[in-house]
Amino acid sequence: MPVAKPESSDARVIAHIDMDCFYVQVEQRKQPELRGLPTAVVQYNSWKGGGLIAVSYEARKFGVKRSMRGDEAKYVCPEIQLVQVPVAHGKADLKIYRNAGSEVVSILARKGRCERASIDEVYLDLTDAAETMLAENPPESLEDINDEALKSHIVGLAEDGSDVKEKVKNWLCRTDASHRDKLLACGALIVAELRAQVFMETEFTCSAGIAHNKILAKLTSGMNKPAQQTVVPSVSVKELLAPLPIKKMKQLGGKLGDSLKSNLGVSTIGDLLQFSTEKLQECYGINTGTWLWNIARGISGEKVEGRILPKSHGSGKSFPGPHALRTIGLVEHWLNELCQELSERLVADFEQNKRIAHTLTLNARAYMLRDTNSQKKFPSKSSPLRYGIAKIQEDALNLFHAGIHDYMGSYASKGEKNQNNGWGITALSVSASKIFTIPRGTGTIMNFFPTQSLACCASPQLSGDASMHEVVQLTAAEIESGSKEFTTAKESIGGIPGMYPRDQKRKIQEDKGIGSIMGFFEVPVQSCPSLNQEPHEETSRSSGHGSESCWQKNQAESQNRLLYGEQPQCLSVGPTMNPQEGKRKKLQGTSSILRFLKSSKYSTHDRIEIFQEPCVPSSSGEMRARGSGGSERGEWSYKANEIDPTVIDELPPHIQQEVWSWLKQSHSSKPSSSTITRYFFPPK
Ligand code: TTP
Repeated sequence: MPVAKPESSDARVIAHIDMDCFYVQVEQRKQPELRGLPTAVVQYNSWKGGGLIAVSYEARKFGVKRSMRGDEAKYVCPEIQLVQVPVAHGKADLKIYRNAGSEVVSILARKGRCERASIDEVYLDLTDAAETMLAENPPESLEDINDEALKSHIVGLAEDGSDVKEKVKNWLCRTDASHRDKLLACGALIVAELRAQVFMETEFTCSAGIAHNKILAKLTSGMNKPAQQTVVPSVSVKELLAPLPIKKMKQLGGKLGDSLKSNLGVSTIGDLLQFSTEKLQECYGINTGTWLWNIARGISGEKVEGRILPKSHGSGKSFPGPHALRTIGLVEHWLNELCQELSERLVADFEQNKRIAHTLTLNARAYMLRDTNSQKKFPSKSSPLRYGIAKIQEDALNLFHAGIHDYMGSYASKGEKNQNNGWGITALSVSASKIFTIPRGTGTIMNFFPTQSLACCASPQLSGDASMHEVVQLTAAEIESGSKEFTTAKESIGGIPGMYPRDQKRKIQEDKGIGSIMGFFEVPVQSCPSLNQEPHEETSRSSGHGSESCWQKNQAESQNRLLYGEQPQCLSVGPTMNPQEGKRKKLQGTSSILRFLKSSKYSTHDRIEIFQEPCVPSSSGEMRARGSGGSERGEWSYKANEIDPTVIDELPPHIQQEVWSWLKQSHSSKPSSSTITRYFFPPK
């Protein structure tokens, strides 16, 4: 539900920039011979000439529309040039368009706070630039007004007659205008310049809306296309909004719009004006009611977020009709493709922007063969994101198993890889979200555990409760046994980003014994606030006094290895620093995580909090802790023979040795007293 944001009394200048027939322009830049010709970009699927996803303005004149397929477009415009979208991983590859969008953003961001709203849309807050211009070079003082600015459309200014440019010039240069209008005039000049700059540097044209808020700017950027701009003075807002069908207003396209229509008989924004704020609040609650009252008057305080990089990365594909996926084998195949693309984008984001994503989410559209009318939706499933293609693929598949288990309910069957399981999947997507930039100068392994670092910041005094931040991994086994509490996308939202609510009931899943080095590190690493700053004793010594210590280099290398799925030779983790001592604590042979864990004032304690239930060896050589009486944690266990050797290879050599020796011991069903085992299994 929309929430009203108070609009500040100071006028703002906001622009919404929207590229014209964007994919077509990108393709035309690649193949300049297509310029000026009716052109369309079609989906890779060649059925009936492929679905059109972008249509040039030349082709639109012939009646070609985006809803058409290539064959139909050829019918209405025989000379149309159809360009197929690039393909990778068996699906459309949008990299070229994304990169082209980034080129544009980098130019627009020179003039003000910039929010990338989609692949080809940007909001700009130009208030400061407009204020500066008004103070230093007001439009009326300019000898020449940029021709692009003179071609602006001013809502409310009649465009009849032959002297439209003169009228626009007069409007832009009025000395008796209100401060708000003067700022908008400056905004119009700045945007005209920016658009010209974009064209010069990228060869792309774009259109823009310039207003006092985001909603009005967005509404008008598409009013005059291509390559034009529209300005919304305050006095014309009512005239602009009154005839607008409510469905055209952002946030009113769905259920809220339907409800306004059916409950209050509202069809246009103008119809909304007759309702008092009290009435709207009574019907829709204080927040939404206030928002509706404001929006009817063009009032919105929504800020332009300073964000030029995407909030998430996603890779998806639909499988309509007969292409629906009916077996786990096929789902796995496509998930692998999608995850590969996702992983490539994550790696690129890391390399270019030093950003790391924390949450992996799987979405799907499904139907049940035995109940094709079912309205049930495939649930969205999320888990912490582990870097490395194979890990993402594995986790995504597990999320799928979790989802299909919930979706099918009692009909869920174990199913062979190539067996039809009573369901069909018509769309699959994986996405990575909760993306954070690695803080500068902290090139440490901590960056791989932002969940934990956040937890650390949030709770300097880690109690046993902190142990609740463990990585939850989903496994097929769990899903089938139904023993797991799965985290859905919705559940993982809220609280500190990337961190699960503390009071959430958790069970540790170590599906392959130790599971992952990530899970291995998590609590102890987070519990050492000084880790970010303190170089490792050994490595720092050898690094001399250079600005970037060997420690930092090692950590950067470790990050890369993890990121690219390589196996580190040795992951060194720095010692904790006791603030009372005020000097670095010396650890001998500190390259072992184990020593670090032992030295951490929280580490053992925290882990023991997790594993405080007594351990009992089981008959199968499996170490098992039983939830005692009223414990909510239930039972956790892992079997020695289920430990994935590749996971052990990820551990530092010291620990590998210990794990292997523990494994040997556990095969003889004897609890080990080694440090690593103690770490996992506290003494009775
Ligand atoms: P839009 O901005 O909606 O359209 P456009 O840029 O092609 O044309 P206009 O000048 O009218 O704004 O979409 C931007 C790009 O996103 C578009 O070029 C192709 C892609 N796209 C799809 O792939 N599928 C879709 O359904 C839509 C709407 C867009």
